[in-house]
Amino acid sequence: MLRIWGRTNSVNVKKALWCVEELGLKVERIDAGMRFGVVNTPEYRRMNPTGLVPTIDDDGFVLWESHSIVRYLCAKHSSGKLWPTDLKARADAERWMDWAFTFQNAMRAVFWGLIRTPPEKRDMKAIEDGCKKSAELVAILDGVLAGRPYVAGTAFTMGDIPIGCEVQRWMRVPIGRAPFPNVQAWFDRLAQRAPFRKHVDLPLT
Ligand SMILES: N[C@@H](CCC(=O)N[C@@H](CS)C(=O)NCC(=O)O)C(=O)O
Repeated sequence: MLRIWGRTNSVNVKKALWCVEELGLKVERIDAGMRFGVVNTPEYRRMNPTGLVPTIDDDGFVLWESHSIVRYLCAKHSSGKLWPTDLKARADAERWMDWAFTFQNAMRAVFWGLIRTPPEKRDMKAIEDGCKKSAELVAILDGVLAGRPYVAGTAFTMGDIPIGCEVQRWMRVPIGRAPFPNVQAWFDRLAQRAPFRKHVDLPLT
């Protein structure tokens, strides 16, 4: 039995849920984090001492850190597909997974400021700085996607999952965006996937 703890509006939980759905796994999800609490209980802290979400329990194997969860589930259930077996192809995919946290850091003030902070309390300077920085990062991604349909090459892999979730936020926050045609085309390809639409591309809350 696979269990996952985490609220569905968390970008890092979405990565795990999207992955689970791509793999066609049965999962029991338990709401946790923010208004749901749970994460400060001794039972949860024993599983995940960071008190963050997501956490999974896969038949008694407990794992936290969303990108590690995606790597583990793809290696277990999709070797040679979502988890490339070729060492260099896998490293390529993993690089984009790691880089997704660079993107997340750039977007944090933008997302929190515009989605989770009332207008009178917003730090507009931090939001503007975050918009500028994330546009610089999207430009990097756009350059790479000029030569390949998915971040790690010709096929959808685990590499697309974390950065796909981060870019969904960038696409949906109410900010001005310069056109990035290759990122848009890649995002449209992701949006053709039912698991992405079900778990990721939802209104931001
Ligand atoms: N690097 C960790 C970060 C986890 C993280 O920051 N999770 C956030 C949600 S995106 C969280 O737990 N926030 C506190 C809460 O929901 O109570 C991961 O990717 O799993």
